[in-house]
Amino acid sequence: MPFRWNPDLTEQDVTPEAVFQQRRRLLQGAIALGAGAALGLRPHSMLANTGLTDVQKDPSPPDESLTPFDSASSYTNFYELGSGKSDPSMHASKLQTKPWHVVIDGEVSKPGRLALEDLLKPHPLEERVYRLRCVEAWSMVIPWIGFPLEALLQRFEPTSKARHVSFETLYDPAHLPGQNQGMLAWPYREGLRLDEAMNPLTILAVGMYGRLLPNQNGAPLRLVVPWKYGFKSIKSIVRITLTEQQPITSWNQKAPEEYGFYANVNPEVDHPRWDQSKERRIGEFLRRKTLPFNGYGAQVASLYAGMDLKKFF
Ligand SMILES: Nc1nc2c(c(=O)[nH]1)N[C@H]1C(S)=C(S)[C@@H](COP(=O)(O)O)O[C@H]1N2
Ligand SMILES: [Mo]
Repeated sequence: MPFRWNPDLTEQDVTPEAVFQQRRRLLQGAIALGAGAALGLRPHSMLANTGLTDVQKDPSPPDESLTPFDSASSYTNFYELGSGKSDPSMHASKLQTKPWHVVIDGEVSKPGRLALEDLLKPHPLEERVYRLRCVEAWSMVIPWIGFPLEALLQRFEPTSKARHVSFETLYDPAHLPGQNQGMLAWPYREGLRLDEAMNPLTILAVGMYGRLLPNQNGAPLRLVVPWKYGFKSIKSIVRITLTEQQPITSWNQKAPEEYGFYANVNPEVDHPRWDQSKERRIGEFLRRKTLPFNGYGAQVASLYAGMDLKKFF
């Protein structure tokens, strides 16, 4: 019985953060002692009351502390809800997430428009603890809950012409204040090459820290591509289009010399206005070195074999 999405639950119904962290520590302690059974804890018991039960825990999380939930949910970039870091959490309730539909179209044999529940139903949820590295040189470590994008794309049967995937965020200027300003060309768009989209690290997330995604983090469905700068991880997705040509992406369209299509985390390619070789992990004082592909090179560097990554930045 893999599926456990409960569309009636909201972020307010979920385990408080302190309880979640406490259970997490308990569980980690229990695993270290090999005593999980003795304590009567099963991994999914941590997620009771979240609507996200039976989530498979990340089998090999990085050996790093998680960014506190309060930071990850209050220091966010979501220009539809304002351009300051605390604007999105302040204006989070303006994002209307119910009902929510997602269109899958373009180069697929079985295009469709599905209610979120139906889109998610077949997909078992997993936790993935990933680093997120913003182009602005700060970073976080976040336990996402989601499933591989590949599984979803396969269901709609990409045609032999499909080479790229384009994503669009909700366009709702009546509710989203940023969309009445010309900061970016709306709706927010992002794109990947098909092989990047199919890579097992690439997920669609519906939750984080054992709970549903807060609106300001991209509820109810967002992309997470951990080896690319944060702006590739598009929030609040309503459309996924498979294309032959490389799609338009919002930041590339706004300032192509600053934001490339690939946007792979690369300490050797500086942003024109600042150095990209270091980053500040939110909650830490000293800056740390930025790793090529944000530390995921073993899994993804082969996607770019033979490419000049200074040209295709
Ligand atoms: N629709 C939309 N998606 C977006 C953004 C945005 O402004 N609008 N900002 C991006 C940027 S720049 C970053 S760093 C990440 C941040 O994700 P987080 O706020 O959940 O940490 O979201 C990305 N996704
Ligand atoms: Mo970012």
